[in-house]
Amino acid sequence: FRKLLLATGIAAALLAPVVAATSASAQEVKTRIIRFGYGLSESSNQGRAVKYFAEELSKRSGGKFKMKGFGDASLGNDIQMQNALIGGAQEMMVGSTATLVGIVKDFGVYDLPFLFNNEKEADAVLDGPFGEKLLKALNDKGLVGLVYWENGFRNLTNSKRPITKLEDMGGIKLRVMQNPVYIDMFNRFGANAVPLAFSELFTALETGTVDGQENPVTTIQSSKFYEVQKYLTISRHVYSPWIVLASKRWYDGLSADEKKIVHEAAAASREFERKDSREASAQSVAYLKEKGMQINELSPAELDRMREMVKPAFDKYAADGGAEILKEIQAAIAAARK
Ligand code: TK8
Repeated sequence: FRKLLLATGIAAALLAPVVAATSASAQEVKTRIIRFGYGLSESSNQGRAVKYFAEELSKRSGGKFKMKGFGDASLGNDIQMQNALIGGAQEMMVGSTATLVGIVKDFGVYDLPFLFNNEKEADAVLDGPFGEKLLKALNDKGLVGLVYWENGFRNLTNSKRPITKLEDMGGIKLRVMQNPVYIDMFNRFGANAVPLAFSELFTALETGTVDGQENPVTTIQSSKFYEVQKYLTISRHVYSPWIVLASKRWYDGLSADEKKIVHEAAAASREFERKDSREASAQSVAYLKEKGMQINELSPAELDRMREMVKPAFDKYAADGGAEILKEIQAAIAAARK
């Protein structure tokens, strides 16, 4: 009987290449259940892009890749999900690059204030060799960085007072992401930076545990922060990327064909997400105004003062081991500006 099994096995093995040659994709793509976690709501720009990504994966795999999105941090906050991916308990996620600093410290470089002037520069750096290099750095840590999505330029909200000049930030308890660059930046601005997971933010604002926070206008809209925040200051102090991650354990078990589907669908999702987020962002300010937020811009002179004030943050970042990566990103940005 064993011999027979062996013989059938050999026969199958001999046949396999022939079958594979005639219908490679059908042979190399298995049914896969993919749990994809994210922090924002289903109706957010993040939620829409997750849905699009799921559809692309399904289309490109002939319906075999069944990706289910879990929004509102229902699988955990960014850091918890990263660990679930590393352990192999979850397949994919999207989150902020800022929360990856515990795994690859160099990701903190994106968080330095006023680095990018516009989205075009950000796209060029993120999608170019610099961004690619940081994605690759995740491979040793149990993660696969697929693509960057846009979270966007971050703006300040608070419940205390309009912020029209630097001094207005004084003493404001401001929630920041769990990242040393943010903590340093806002303490320099005179605020009292409180690191907190995004999933705890709405309640913290509602109960007054913190007075304010900073996020792109799309998030201020989709997370309904206008219900608990009166003042919005368009400061654009940091361009914040999101990053789509896969579990390396899971990814390593995929066939070459399956990996190709994952990468192609991810690339398509990036194009969709950026376009969609930019369109949504253009509508958000009017929406937030209608919801009763008092909105102001910062004058160019005030922005210059802020830039001046946080300059030492760059020196501190360099001194803390970031000198090399900082030089590299500045060179990449300079190249993008040409
Ligand atoms: C969502 C977060 C969010 C980020 C933050 O999980 O934490 O403020 O901007 O988008 O990644």
